[in-house]
Amino acid sequence: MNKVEIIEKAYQLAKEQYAALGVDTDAALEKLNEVIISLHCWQTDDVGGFEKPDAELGCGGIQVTGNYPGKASTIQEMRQDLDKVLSLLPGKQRLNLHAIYGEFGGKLIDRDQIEPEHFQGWIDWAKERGMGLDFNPTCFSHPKADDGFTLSSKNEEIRKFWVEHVKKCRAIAAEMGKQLGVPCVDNIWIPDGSKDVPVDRNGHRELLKKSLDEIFETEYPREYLKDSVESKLFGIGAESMTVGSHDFYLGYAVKNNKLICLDTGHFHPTEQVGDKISSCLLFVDEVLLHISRPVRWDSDHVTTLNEEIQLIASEIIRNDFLSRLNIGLDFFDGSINRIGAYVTGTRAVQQAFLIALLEPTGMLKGFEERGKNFERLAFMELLKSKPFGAVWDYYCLKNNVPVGEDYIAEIQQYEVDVLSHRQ
Ligand code: RNT
Ligand code: ZN
Repeated sequence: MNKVEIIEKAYQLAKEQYAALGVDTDAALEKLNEVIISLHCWQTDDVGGFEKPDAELGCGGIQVTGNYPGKASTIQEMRQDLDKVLSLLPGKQRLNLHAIYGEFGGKLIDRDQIEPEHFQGWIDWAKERGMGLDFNPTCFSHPKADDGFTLSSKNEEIRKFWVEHVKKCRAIAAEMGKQLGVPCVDNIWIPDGSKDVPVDRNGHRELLKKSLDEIFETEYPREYLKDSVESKLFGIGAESMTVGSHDFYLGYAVKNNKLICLDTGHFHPTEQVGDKISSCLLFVDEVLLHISRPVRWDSDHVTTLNEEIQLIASEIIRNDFLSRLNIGLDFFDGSINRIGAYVTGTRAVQQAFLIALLEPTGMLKGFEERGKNFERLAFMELLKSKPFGAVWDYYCLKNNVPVGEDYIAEIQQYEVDVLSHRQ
């Protein structure tokens, strides 16, 4: 048998095993096409951006480690990398941009001056590929963020500057959604917080609320723009208090009909983001996910197929929540091949959704409702050894992307041909 025949044969056998449990694998693969993941552009260059050469992250509660060669340092290189990534992923993706990734033509355009024109190149790029775009204000890596406060700053000049930046970002995001015919999610995350125990927590939170109210004064059609707010537990340099905590933003989102962004690295390590989805969706219309892999803390490791991701995917699929979830990634590892990081991480998330789609949920729920919890447990364990990998391989084959380990060789080749020639 040749390679293709083996994949097809393995799929047929897997299909029969799942059918015995009442699961239709063809239908699962059909549904998997609806899982659209937004690729975070910042994995290509360690959140550098193109504002000025050698931009540094600065303090602001996020950190990239590693200096693996081959990082993209121009928009052309970044687009080349993203095209490579897209060619290795089955299904459809979106692209998630940060405000520092505009085409500023070598000029210093400060954050409060950015306009849709600086992102027209990206809009055209996305249109050519039939992709949607998402967007983020960049409220870090800037002298006006150096004292640790942006939208919640007590310095009125600084606060106004960041309000203006975020307003500009919403206008850009709305333009992206308008031109592409699919809403753009604009997600606000700020690093504001305090290293040591503060006295006035409330003062900063009142200011953040005031800034957000000012930012959201302008209304845009929901077909163009969806506004989202992202909470965090703590950051490096902001260990004692984060202004935009989960309580703060969940309250704000519920009251103001915004999306809440749940980043898997932004909670206490024993909390599960998968558990939060059904609660949030009772009170907000939609959720944005920033899927990452925290290791001991918000370390933004490349996502792998772990229980956390699995629970997230299962909760979404079991409850038919896909249309209310915006699935984004948010990891950045500069210590390994960056294209490899993307593809491995994105495929892991896609696989988690596939496993969720291959679950005989009705049967498990039936056990649960009849108090048959041994049977529920036993079947959930059994499902772990069912041949989902054969179904996944078949999906890759049908999508004309490398199957199994073949994508690794492609990335190694790209490293030789392209990445190793970069400065
Ligand atoms: C930081 C947040 C935020 C950033 C990106 C780059 O802790 O997770 O989403 O990672 O905006
Ligand atoms: Zn995030």
